[in-house]
Amino acid sequence: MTDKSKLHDQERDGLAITRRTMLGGSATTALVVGASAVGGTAAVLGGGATSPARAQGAGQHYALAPGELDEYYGFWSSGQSGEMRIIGLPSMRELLRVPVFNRCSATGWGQTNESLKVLTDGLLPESKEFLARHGLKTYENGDLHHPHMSFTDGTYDGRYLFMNDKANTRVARVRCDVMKCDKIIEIPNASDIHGLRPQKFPRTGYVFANGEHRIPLPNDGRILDEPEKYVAIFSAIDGDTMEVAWQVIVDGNLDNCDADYQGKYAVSTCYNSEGGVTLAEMTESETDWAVIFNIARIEEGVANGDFVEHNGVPVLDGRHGSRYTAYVPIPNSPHGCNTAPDGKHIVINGKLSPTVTVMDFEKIDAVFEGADPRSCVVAEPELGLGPLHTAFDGEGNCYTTLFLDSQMAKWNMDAALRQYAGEDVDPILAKTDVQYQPGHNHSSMGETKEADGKWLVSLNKFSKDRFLNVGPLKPENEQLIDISLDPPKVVHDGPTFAEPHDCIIVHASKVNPLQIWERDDPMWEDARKQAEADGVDLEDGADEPIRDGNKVRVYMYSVAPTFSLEQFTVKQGDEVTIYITNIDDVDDLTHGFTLGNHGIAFEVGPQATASATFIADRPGVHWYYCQWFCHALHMEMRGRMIVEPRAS
Ligand code: RUQ
Ligand code: CUA
Repeated sequence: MTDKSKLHDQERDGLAITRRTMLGGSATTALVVGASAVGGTAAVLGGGATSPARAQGAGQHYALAPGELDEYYGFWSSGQSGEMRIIGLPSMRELLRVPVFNRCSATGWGQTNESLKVLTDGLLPESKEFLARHGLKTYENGDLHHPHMSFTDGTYDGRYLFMNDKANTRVARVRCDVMKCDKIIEIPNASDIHGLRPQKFPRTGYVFANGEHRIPLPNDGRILDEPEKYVAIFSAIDGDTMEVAWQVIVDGNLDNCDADYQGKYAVSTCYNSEGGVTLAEMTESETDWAVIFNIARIEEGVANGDFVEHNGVPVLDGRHGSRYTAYVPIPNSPHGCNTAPDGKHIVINGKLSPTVTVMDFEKIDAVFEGADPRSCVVAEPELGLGPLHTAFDGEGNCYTTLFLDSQMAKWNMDAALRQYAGEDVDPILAKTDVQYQPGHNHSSMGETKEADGKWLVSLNKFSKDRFLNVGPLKPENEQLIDISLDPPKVVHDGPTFAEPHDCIIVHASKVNPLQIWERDDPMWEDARKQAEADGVDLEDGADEPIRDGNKVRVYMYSVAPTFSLEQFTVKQGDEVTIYITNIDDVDDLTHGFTLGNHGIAFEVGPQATASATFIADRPGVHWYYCQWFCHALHMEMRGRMIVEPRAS
């Protein structure tokens, strides 16, 4: 830790005391602004006026000098771009893009045999057949909303990141040691996976995933326009094996979810209690639900055979009246679902209601014993228009995005509880304008028990006038907010391409990626086996293509600035597989392989093997070259594929 940040910590600790005193002593004078007041114009309200020491604080160090490293990794979704992104915080510099559900021109994701295995192995048989009929091996688009890291004992453990694909009902896992996706599964019986969160305790464990849209079960054409027979499905995926452990049928549409810090419950927001299929039908009723899943009871139900198997998965009935679930009425169409780092509370964000609803996990046991479901509600502060998601600072404060007001409301949990209990106190501490229309927000370590109250990012859906006009399609605007300051202050605007929904901010000490690949990595297991069968050592390559009928395998190694083969010859119509092993073992020494006029290009990291298969049906001479700058003679790193014409 630098002296500077130590200083900031001390400063913050001192200020936290100021704030605590302030809340304890004269809360009502400090908390000035009512929820319904002021809308979009209120820049900075609340505590600032009465705690000048804090307001005048210089804030934290966020603009990094060249060569300085960030303190946090940000793992970002990219929405309809289908990839995951890695951002450094607080600088907000984009560090890497990790292709997941998309096809990537730079890395060959979606083309190499290694990535195709990840992209195809977990597809359902009927999807494989459907895609094959369309000349595809896998889906080439995705809609990645929610990236979340695996947990051990309530905090990030740096093993994996899990994420959803809303577009094609999939869940993916990224290995944090190499920052590559190693598993993608399609979720059967459900439609369009939206909310996704890992189990926090004792570990991940389960990855909870919400099937958002309601569909017939099975969806095979027997039930069509009979919406009352459609269902939404909640899935628990085993994060170690990436298999669906069990599913639960619920009433309504599932939206977002989160888990507790005790390993007992998962909670999902649920809209469309009406069971409608049109917008008017879906928003008709004044209340929807938070559904609470009782994990121990569900596991018991699975063990006792209280399920129907669909597509190999035990599916339990969790609709109203079930012992596996509880439905807590929440004002119209709740959206975000966020467990507080106090380990006790969960915040359900109102969306169409100006309120957030706070439930107490300790009161949920009683609900499952028959108490009124609303008896676990312990606060319901009115914050402003369009509350979507809430983040936390670990000091008892909450930060809720207000989509319609284009603001972030900072409020105090304890004050909200006291207000609900009848005390005359306003829990709102400040409102900060953001530009514009925030969806998710996230604070540093905020979804763990180690929430540290330093930074918050507001992911705004519209940037309008904030950047140079680039035409009708504008970037989003992700704003960095210093929440060590009171009131919180926007310190940086970050334009970004379509459309990060969500992110997490993970302290760098939790993440320890490798510098170069390990040769025995499972990623190229198939290549290793094939080479063994061919009597070839991947690191030595083979001098000649290995022929097996019309299948031809070409083994090369790369070492800057050469490929081990400067040319090879195949016959027109051969099915050719090129294996490249990068034997350089230097940090950052990546090679690539591009085969001209064949649409083939991929990355080969230091010590990695990668391969691609294609039909060589263009007779003639085709150059291949390294497209990843690797050496002063990088431009010369090339060779020729000679394709002999088919004898006529
Ligand atoms: S959702 S803007 Cu896809 Cu996470 Cu809330
Ligand atoms: Cu190898 Cu460029």
